[in-house]
Amino acid sequence: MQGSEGSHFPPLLKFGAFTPEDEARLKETFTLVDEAAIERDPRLAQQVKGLVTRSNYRVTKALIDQLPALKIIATNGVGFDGIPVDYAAQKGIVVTHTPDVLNKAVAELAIGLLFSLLRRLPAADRFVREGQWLHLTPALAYDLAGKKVGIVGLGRIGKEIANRLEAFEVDIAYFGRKPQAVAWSYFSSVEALAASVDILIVTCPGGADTFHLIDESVLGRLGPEGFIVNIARGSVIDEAALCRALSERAIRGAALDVFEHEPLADSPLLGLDNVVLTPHIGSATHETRRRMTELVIRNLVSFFTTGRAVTPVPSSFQMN
Ligand code: 8YV
Repeated sequence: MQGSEGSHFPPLLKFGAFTPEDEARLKETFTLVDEAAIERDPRLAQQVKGLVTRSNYRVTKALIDQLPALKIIATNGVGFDGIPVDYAAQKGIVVTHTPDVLNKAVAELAIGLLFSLLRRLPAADRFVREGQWLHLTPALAYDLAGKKVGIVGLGRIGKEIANRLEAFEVDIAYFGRKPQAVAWSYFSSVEALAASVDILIVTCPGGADTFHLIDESVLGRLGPEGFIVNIARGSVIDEAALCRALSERAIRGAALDVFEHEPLADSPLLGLDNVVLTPHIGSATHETRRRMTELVIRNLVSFFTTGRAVTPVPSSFQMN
């Protein structure tokens, strides 16, 4: 089988939905098949050597076992918590991701969500559109300048956010496994960080090591004047505890781009007035997604032509 340009790469299983632009870019180089095609012609499963997916989807061990010729799993995203990386490694399957090319876009969204939350921008827009301004005065909101901001996980994206925050006259601190050579204050405990800041910004990777890292206790430490922004993974926050804290005003507000279950549906979050909600759009810009998909293609082409990937996921992954 070959791609539209006559490329002689094996067919790729496209696992999950991609934007039309991303899918078209992949099809310039590869022949894509989906699970329905494999159901129609089970022989395809024996031919698939590569799987391309996005960080929003969970690649299961069972799916991997259905593809005996699989050699590479390429995810269009930096997060790989949805892939059983150790199981793949045991079967000699390389896993690649797209680090760095999306750092700025995700950091920009975090800053945008922070201002949307502090200054109640979505509510202000509705206030005008719904004609409330004719009868009411807009509610007061909150400054960013002078606040203390804590970054949960000072990795590449966390550093991009902290560098941007420097311009807004805030005190910056961070939590991680180890202190780093940066000017910001280090906390070895996320509870201690939460107790000392006004705003938490969650940037750490998802996965077993960070599951419910932000729980009821941490939210209690953040306190009734505290805000939390999550642009990392929904699994990092105990969402039921967050809903309780928001409903009971145990924290002041939250801005969330990621959720324990996506797409978000039938959640108490949808009825709260002290949250800002976005649909996992951290990297969702034309420029950034183009770079990500190009890196996915570079990984696949490099692997199929040289046996080596460009950006394999780190073998022993450590949260910064
Ligand atoms: C989404 C992300 O994966 O990079 C990540 O880990 O969470 C986002 O970029 C997006 O759906 C990428 O296609």
